[in-house]
Amino acid sequence: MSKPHFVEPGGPAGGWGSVKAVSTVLLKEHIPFKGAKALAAQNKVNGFACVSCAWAKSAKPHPFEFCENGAMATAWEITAKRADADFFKQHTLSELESWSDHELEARGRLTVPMRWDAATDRYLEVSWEQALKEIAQELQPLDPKSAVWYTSGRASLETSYLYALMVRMYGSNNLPDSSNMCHESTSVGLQESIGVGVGTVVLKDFEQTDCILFFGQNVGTNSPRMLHDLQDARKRGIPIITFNPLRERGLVSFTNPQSPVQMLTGQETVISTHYHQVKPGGDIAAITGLCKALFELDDLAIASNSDRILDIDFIQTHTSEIEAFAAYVRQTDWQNIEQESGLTRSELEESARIYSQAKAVIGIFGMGLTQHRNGVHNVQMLVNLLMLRGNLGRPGAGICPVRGHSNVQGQRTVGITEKPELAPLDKLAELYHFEPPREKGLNTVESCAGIIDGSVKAFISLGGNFLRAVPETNQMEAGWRNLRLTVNIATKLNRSHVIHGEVAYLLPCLGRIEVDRQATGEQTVSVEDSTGCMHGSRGQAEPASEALLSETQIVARLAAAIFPDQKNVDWHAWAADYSLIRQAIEKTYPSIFPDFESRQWQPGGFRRPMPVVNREWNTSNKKANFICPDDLTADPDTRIFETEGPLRLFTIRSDGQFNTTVYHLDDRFRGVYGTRKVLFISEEDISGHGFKDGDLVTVTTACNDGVVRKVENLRLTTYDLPIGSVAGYFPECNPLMPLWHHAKKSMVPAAKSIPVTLSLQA
Ligand SMILES: Nc1nc2c(c(=O)[nH]1)N[C@H]1C(S)=C(S)[C@@H](COP(=O)(O)OP(=O)(O)OC[C@H]3O[C@@H](n4cnc5c(=O)[nH]c(N)nc54)[C@H](O)[C@@H]3O)O[C@H]1N2
Ligand SMILES: Nc1nc2c(c(=O)[nH]1)N[C@H]1C(S)=C(S)[C@@H](COP(=O)(O)OP(=O)(O)OC[C@H]3O[C@@H](n4cnc5c(=O)[nH]c(N)nc54)[C@H](O)[C@@H]3O)O[C@H]1N2
Ligand SMILES: [Mo]
Repeated sequence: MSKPHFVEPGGPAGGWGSVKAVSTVLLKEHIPFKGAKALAAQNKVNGFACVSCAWAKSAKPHPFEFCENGAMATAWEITAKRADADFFKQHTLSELESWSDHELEARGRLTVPMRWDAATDRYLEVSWEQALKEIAQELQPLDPKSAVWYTSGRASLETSYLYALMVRMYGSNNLPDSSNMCHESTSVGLQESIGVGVGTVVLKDFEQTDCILFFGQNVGTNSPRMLHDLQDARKRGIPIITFNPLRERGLVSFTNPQSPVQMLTGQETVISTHYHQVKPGGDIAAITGLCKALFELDDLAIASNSDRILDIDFIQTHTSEIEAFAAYVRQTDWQNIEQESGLTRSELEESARIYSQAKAVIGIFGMGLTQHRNGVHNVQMLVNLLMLRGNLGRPGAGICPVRGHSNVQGQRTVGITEKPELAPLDKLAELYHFEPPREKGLNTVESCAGIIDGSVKAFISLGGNFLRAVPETNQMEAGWRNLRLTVNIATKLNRSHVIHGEVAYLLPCLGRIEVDRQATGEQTVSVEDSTGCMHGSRGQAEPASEALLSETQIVARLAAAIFPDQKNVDWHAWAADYSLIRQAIEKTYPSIFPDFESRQWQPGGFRRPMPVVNREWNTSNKKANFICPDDLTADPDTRIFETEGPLRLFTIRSDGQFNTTVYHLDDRFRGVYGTRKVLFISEEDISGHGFKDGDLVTVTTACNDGVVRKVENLRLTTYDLPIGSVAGYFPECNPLMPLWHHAKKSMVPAAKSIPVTLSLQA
């Protein structure tokens, strides 16, 4: 690792840096050949679905259908390094607590099942049979409502279906998922607006679109394969209008590392034709401004008897509440819009004009919209804007949330949800002859509250790093230690394992890239991508250890141990032959998964039914709904934008991480090397607050709720972002997030708008 240093951010995303970075990462994990071989099968038909992001997988893949970060994720999983039984004999957990997130995971793959031993404070090897029997014995006498079953969005459709069924048989809907911290604002917002909880576009729409609106998503780092689709759109001259407080490299320009001509000539494509550095939390205001400009253009069109700007036909036939929405937009004045968005009327009018000339528009978005107090309204405002010109149910148009984990959308599709109304409970009752619980389960924020107040006793994790990903780190760590039972099914060691309950198990599993051999032969799994397409995935690499079980096998054996007398599901048969689980999925969801077994290998995947494409709306009133926001800002309780007073902190990901997995300490695109302990701040705010670039500061949360939350020793780093805001890395900044500071309807932690003050480090 290099010493901390900083350079001017510059140069396009992609480019030679990517190629060099890929070979370096394979060497670092000691897998130059194994890694290269696996990468050739990444995101290919009959290969494996990348374990990094969820972006769509093309029917006509490039020879190397992966990005630098996807390669990093692959290398990280099939690394030659091991955190084996010997490693755990050498280190107590109290000692491991002082290790960084990077150091813990960088030890390599877990190899054997383990149980925490109180006498030696170590994880010691235990047999699978013993571990699962003991876990079942812990769970059987518990009130089912006091156990929480978390899933991080990576597990396959097959494992997820099994897991959700097991939890409902156990007796609760306590099935929170990483999407509770992520795109839940999307699922809630889109359902109310247009009657589906997921995006409506597929890759083909990118070939037909005339204009792209891009809100709060860092494509260069978090879904780099999408840069190819954006680059192709740009080559057709399509405008891309971006709203993001930070100038993100990947959104500015891109060199395709897989195009020799571009690489040799250093040619780069300008990605964003317009880059609006909206204030964090300013998107509702910005979109209101765009809508207002559209109404004004439409008024002019009416006055001059020219073609209407609004798609009146679409609005009248398909939507509801346009009058209320028009009234809201018209009565909001430009001065407020400018103040809350940080953008000028003229720049918004110019972008509205471009939007008004396009026939088919896609609205793309990520965490910049969802992780706010009014995250749901953020999403709904983008839908409102699209609907004004009929940009739904038309080729080349639609809404495109960029999902995070590689199967996070799919897990929700097959029953992982705390909301009983979203699960086919009657069907489950009919198929498996039990009475599924009807009461709402705990979501992520509610689970945290239960862990802090002691009402949650057991926490079972199918992947992920819950303790590090959630808000309120200090109280959560204390609550976590008080849990009776923690069970983690994982590939690598992380903080949620090192800190643990009174009884604790760490169960190592196969990763998706590994060959999965069961009694009936090699198994494959399947995932759903961000565009609602389902793909089969076949492991390629030899397993990291002989003792590993697949996630499906672990869940099946655990279920069989918890319900020894249950005869309606043959868990063992399912775990021996995953096609039986796919048949069960097909029976449970016949309209989504017909001919699942054969169609999963279709190039490009098979698409789930999407009624919006036919302009059918599964909302309560069978219309697409215009929904007015409650407020012009996404963060009403932190409306603070003067140079004195609190700043608004938004947390972001670096180029060297996947969520809490820190591959390395560099953030190449932002010019930060060898450290993550930085706070990005504008030149104006540095001098306005009497600091200098490079000063070390303590960051303190500024809300008077009696809890002191701080993070020390962050280095101020001058960056191009709006006055009044600062940015820092997730998860280092999570101790600053109050648990109650979450989106109102979706309960997604508002990680993009935390009020903070800074003081010089003593
Ligand atoms: N390599 C890599 N890939 C990943 C991940 C990873 O950590 N590493 N994580 C995966 C997961 S789980 C997810 S959910 C996705 C996350 O991918 P993103 O949705 O890109 O999430 P963030 O990195 O949090 O970045 C959000 C972007 O929003 C901007 N932003 C912040 N506040 C605002 C605002 O108020 N308005 C607007 N318009 N923009 C704002 C930030 O500057 C940043 O560019 O990526 C997935 N893919
Ligand atoms: N401040 C702040 N907090 C945030 C966010 C933010 O933007 N800002 N983003 C939120 C978002 S969008 C998300 S999705 C969450 C992420 O929360 P999580 O999904 O819980 O966290 P990850 O970091 O993705 O989990 C990493 C761990 O997963 C395990 N793992 C990896 N691969 C596998 C596998 O194949 N099987 C199993 N069983 N385990 C595996 C490894 O042990 C690894 O340590 O964090 C949220 N928290
Ligand atoms: Mo996410």
